[in-house]
Amino acid sequence: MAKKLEGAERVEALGDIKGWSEVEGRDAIEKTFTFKDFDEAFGWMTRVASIAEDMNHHPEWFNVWNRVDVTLSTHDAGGLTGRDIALAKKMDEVVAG
Ligand code: HBI
Repeated sequence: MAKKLEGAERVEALGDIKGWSEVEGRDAIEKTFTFKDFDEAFGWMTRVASIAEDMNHHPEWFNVWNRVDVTLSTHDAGGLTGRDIALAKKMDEVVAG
């Protein structure tokens, strides 16, 4: 099982991802993605869903029209792990194209 990120390793991992914040009161990270319209938002979600399935690591997310609020945490580990950082990077990569 993935180990929770702590100490210097955690600081370094969080420094690697841009625009993600630590969730208050929970060991998780969050980011809001905004797109041109619903079609672009859902297209991104579709591509990310396929990557998440391949990684066997799944986002908590909420979509309204062109906006997707994402929370990442590793339920099995009860907190933030390298698997969340890896998925966050993939999500950003898919936006960048
Ligand atoms: N996704 N975010 C997240 N956290 C998990 O712990 C997790 C997951 N997807 C699948 C998964 N764990 C499996 O290992 C089983 O727990 C279903």
